[in-house]
Amino acid sequence: SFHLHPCRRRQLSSQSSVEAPESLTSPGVAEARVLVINTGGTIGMTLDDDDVLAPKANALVKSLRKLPILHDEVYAQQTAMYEYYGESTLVLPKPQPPPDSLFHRQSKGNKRIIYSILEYSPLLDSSNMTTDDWGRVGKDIEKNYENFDGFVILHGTDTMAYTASALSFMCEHLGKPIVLTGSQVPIYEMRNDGRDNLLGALLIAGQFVIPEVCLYFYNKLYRGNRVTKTDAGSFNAFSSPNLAPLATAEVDITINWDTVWRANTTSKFHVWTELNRNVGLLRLFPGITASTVKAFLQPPMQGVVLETYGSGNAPDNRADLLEELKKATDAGVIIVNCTQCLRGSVSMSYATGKVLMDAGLIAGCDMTPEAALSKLSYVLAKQDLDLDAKKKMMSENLRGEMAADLAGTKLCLSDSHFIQVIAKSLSISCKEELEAIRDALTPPLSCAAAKIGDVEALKALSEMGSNLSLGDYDGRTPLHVAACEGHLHAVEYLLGHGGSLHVKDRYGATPLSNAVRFRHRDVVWLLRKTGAHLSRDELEEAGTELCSLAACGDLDALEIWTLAGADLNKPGYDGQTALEVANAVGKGEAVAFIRQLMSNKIKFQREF
Ligand code: ASN
Repeated sequence: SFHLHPCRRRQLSSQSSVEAPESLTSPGVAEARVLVINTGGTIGMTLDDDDVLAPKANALVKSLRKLPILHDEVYAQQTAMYEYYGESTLVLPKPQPPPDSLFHRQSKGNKRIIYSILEYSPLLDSSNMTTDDWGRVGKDIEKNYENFDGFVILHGTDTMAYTASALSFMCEHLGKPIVLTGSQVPIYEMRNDGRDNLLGALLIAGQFVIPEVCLYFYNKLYRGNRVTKTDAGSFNAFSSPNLAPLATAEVDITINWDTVWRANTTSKFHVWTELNRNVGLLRLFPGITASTVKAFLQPPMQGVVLETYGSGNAPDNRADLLEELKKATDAGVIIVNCTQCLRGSVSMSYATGKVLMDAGLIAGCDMTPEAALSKLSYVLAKQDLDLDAKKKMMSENLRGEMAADLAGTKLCLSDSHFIQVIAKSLSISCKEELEAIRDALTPPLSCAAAKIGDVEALKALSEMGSNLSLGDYDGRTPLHVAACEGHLHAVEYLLGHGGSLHVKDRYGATPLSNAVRFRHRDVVWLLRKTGAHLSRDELEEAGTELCSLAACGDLDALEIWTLAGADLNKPGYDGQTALEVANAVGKGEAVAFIRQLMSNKIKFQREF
């Protein structure tokens, strides 16, 4: 779909009087198609007879045609665009980025964006939008999905965060960008933010395969289910408090590809339009009465977002209130705990938070109330699921709407949950999940690298942000493993990058005891130089060990033990020293060696 349609080429070549447009003279020129669904909002409003702003029908296309930054009439005529795509289609001018900018590299620089506008009637101030309107938008995207590369939805800002959140859940297995935008000042006014917002949204939807429902406003692209309107009087109207923008449109358009959510699916795109409207938002406040809460939770209510204090807290001395909440959850109402704070997540670190979990609430993690509410609408409409399955869905990360620690569960290798989470995360991955997987996989990967002394691999892991001091299921750190294998360079690297000398594995062994056991003299030397030492128990038991080494004349091991700090004067279990044992069994070589070591030992002690 990126290249000029053959019919349009043919049509053009028969119009000999028209000068050939650049798209036909240079074969590299491509086109991308974007469908713009205009639902209303300030962007297309004018003052009406009562002198208040209201949407103006059939005005946007005409007006955009006159704006050279949003339409190239010459190109449209030369490529017979209207004949092919209809009168409501416009085309952006050819982008001319600086040759070596990021934008140029990412967009290949010369993609023409052809956009067709589908205008709804009536156009709505977004305060008038309902779940049916969300369904209509979803169905129109589904109907046109294969004919367009991306979708822009023009929408009022007041409820845009709700629509964006809802669409993110309704669009199952999404593979193309859907970008909501609008403005604070109508596009028809001299000073307005509508032109920039529309232009940015079109460029992103047409040039980048960001398979998410996003919201573009004031030079930033956000994940749709993470935003909230935080300013009624600024062009910078939206915030995404718990997730960094997916892209910024400054000198370059920079996409944070690591943050982009992917459905990673083998299923076809589908829009789920059924939504349960028996949901609500209830904000706690000091002194709220139990009867208010009770009234709110009465049938037909099925799902509630309870906006709590701080990190998910409610009074724990209000048995009346907690009882009403408990009665409702027992009766099958799903209540999700979200914070009133703009930023942060609910946790159970306070008694005042735990009481809510005891009352049967589900932790909403760091979801915005808008996301939690529309997720409830979506999940409750899945009639083939039982209540437990719905609750499970509510606590899972479905579209990147919540942080990846899966409502408080931390990934770790010793957790049976781990495999499940990995499996899920491999099919749905975003930055937070990738980080969690990285952290969980770091110990086995870094231990494997340490095993073969692969310093390059250790470096790569460290540069990924991995913590090289983490141990595996046996508490064995990469430094333990490298010390066992005698990989001096790996030991040196690990000591400089988070490796700890003093960590004991499940067998009580430190890297130094491992290096001694496997007789790696140079590693023992380096560890000792860095400050490693044997434990009191190890030093205590060393006497017996030294005696048996002396008895069999193991000079190498005697030297390594001494280097590791063992005291040759320490007697064994029967009160004899190593020297006495060597003498007694007639190991003359060992006797001489031990004498030598005993004088050298003074030197070791000075060195360390
Ligand atoms: N009331 C308008 C709306 O939401 C506000 C806007 O678009 N800036 O439709």
